[in-house]
Amino acid sequence: MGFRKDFLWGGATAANQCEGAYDVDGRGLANVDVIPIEDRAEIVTGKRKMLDFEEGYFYPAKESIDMYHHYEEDIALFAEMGFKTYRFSIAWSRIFPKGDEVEPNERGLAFYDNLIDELLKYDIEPLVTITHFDIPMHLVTEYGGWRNRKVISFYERLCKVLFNRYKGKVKYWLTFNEINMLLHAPFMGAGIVFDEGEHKEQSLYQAAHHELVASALATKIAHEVDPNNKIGCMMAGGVHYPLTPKPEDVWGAYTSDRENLFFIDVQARGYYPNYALKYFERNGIELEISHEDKAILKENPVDFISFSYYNTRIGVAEDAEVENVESNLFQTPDNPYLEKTEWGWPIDPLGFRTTINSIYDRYQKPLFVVENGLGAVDEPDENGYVEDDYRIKYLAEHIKQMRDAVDLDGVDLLGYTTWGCIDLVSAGTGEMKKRYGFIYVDRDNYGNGTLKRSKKKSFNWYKKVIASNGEDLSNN
Ligand code: P53
Repeated sequence: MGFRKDFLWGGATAANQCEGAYDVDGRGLANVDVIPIEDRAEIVTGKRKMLDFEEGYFYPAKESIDMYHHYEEDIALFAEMGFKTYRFSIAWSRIFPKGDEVEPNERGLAFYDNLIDELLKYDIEPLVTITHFDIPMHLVTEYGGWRNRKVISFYERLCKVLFNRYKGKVKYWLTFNEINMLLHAPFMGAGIVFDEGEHKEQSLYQAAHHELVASALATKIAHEVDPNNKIGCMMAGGVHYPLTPKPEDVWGAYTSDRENLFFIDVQARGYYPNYALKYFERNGIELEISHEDKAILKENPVDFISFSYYNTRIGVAEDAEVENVESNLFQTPDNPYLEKTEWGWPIDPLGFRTTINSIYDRYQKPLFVVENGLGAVDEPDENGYVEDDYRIKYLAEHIKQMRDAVDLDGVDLLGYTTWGCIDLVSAGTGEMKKRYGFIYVDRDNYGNGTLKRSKKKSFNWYKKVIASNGEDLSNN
């Protein structure tokens, strides 16, 4: 009983939120570099154009926590906690600085060679996100981001390089981080800045189509290069509850879930679901989808499904007049039954079990939870020690529900990586102050600090959780 013997416990990060070294060893500029802490929501959503660094703004990704120069120390700490896996992402513009080159940048690859070898040294299984919200800036300014079909072939080139280079070393790959976020944060998710009068939904779904085809092509190539490769899709998860039992609210919750599941439906089943085709028809969305695209989608579904889980959301009737609260870029009515984090995100451990089950019911493929965690303000003592009982409580409650999903419901779960296992820059707000880690990093919102790493209380707690394969969740 309990989690499988080879359950992959670990932690997750993303290149732009931790690496820093944005212009080192030939790295090109990426969309994520030019998203400042100020006016962030306007910029990630593509409402406001910022295509280069501007005076008077702070850009946290430039240095982040400088993992580029600290990875050995950081991985040693992950190993000390007993990590079985570490999820990280490749910065596309390290490998192809502009995105459309033919030859990759060897110095950029060398960084990942070293990082991967360092993980293997400790028997830590790499779990690689090929793109985590990043795209080279040149592909944004010259090609219009993922709107443009040509970007598929540039992505394909990146995949070929990675799959060949890391054959036999990396087995688990995710094609696009939180692919459904493209609809909510188009600049971050797809390098899209809207033009005046543009049919936004048309562009978004065309970009989505390009990412979906690129993801299927990646799956195809990965399997050709090495049949042992396992490719996963990745969605921002969290089911919608109906605001009330009123049938219109239930329907609202149902259709809101579909907005997210649409992407996974295509990636897991290999074709566009009818509800999406009908939606496009009704809303004047005409997508360019070739016969060849359809064949590629059909023949290359993903091997497993991964997702992030932070909270559930609320769905309402289409014409409902409710007050929305902003929660991680989604607008949703408040759920009065749930406590909230300091950033207003609802805390819902049982919703985690519901979410895991609903995804498993729908696809019947192995699942991988690749993000979960609590963003909170930490108050370190003079040694950098943080007594983060709130984080331990959050994680213990979620792991308990995940265990029930496995034990009581029989879900096939491959592993669990907590978000931001080491403190890093928040994607949503650009802050350092919003911390998720077991490891504290001395750095503030505006880049002051020594970057010194230190263990929080949760460090030893998670170590014990892993050592007991999730059986011992006690905090003592
Ligand atoms: P932060 C919201 C906004 C942006 C990215 O979020 C998000 C979400 C939550 O759905 O998704 C993931 O840093 C993302 C990570 C991110 C994490 O959530 O805003 O994959 O990059 O850091 C947590 O607290």
